[in-house]
Amino acid sequence: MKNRKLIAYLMIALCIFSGCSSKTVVEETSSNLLLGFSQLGSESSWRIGNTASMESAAKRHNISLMMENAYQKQEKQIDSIRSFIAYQVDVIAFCPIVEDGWDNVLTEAKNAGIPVILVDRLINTSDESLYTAYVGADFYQEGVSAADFLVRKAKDLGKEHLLIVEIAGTVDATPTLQRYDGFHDIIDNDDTFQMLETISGDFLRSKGEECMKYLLNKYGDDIDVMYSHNDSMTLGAIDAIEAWGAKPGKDIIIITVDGEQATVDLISEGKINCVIECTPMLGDIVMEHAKKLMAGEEVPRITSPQEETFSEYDDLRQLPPRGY
Ligand code: GYE
Repeated sequence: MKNRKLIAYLMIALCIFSGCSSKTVVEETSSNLLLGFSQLGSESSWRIGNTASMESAAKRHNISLMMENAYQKQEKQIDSIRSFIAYQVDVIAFCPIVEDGWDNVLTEAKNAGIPVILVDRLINTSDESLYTAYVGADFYQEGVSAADFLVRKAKDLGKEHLLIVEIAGTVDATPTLQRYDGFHDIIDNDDTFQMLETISGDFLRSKGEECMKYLLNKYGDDIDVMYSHNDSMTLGAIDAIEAWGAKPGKDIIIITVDGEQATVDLISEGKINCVIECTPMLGDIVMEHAKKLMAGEEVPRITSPQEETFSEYDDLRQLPPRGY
């Protein structure tokens, strides 16, 4: 452990002197288990909640954490994973920003005998042995739940034709692909619904606002529904809708995914109709998996937390604080 500590400090020093922008945070505990974690960025409250969950869970489980933020760059994540391998961490965990392009670096991890846990997002690979476990949401189900709400709402309003715009997340990221598929598998087979356009807002609030401005300029009053793949983009889009002079939640049905405190609160204000929960609190499961792997025990291939739908049909007054 002493050697590792020394190398960790050297890594930080190297990083400072080489001007590298992905900050390495090393949180030491008394345990012998060292987890290298590559976080993909800080693009949303969800992500910040996820980082906090990993940090606090590592402390609770007495696991030393070496963490790097890739600031939305896959190359940085690959560099981080390589540095974790060089440093001989016990377990690698990372949130893959996109699905493609991981085979080489994960083969290096496999050859070094280091197990890999995918956190939050999946990868696309022909070699399933390149990772041991996935801990994250069932995004397809989230898309289905979003569509289920819309079907109910349309019936309620007695509407036979609704026009939808969709603000999607980062291109080639698992939540984007699956939230799209789950939603479209239901609405594309129902004549009540017509998708006007799907565009990517990269999971960012600023881009959500830009996308909605563009969509309002193009389709104006025709838009009946906005389905957004995350809360940050939704909050930006709501700003754009209000600036345009329309009422979110009334003139345009708003459906969003994540379940941040800010959007759940907007259900009560009538500005959002439905929030599909996606919890970032994955830290404890990841740490439990890491401990089991070190003890030579098996862990489940996929672990997805139970998630809920919060909507204008629910009484949300007793809902505990969301924590992100
Ligand atoms: O929905 C979004 C974040 O991968 C589930 O990434 C995560 C998504 C989440 O930026 O807010």
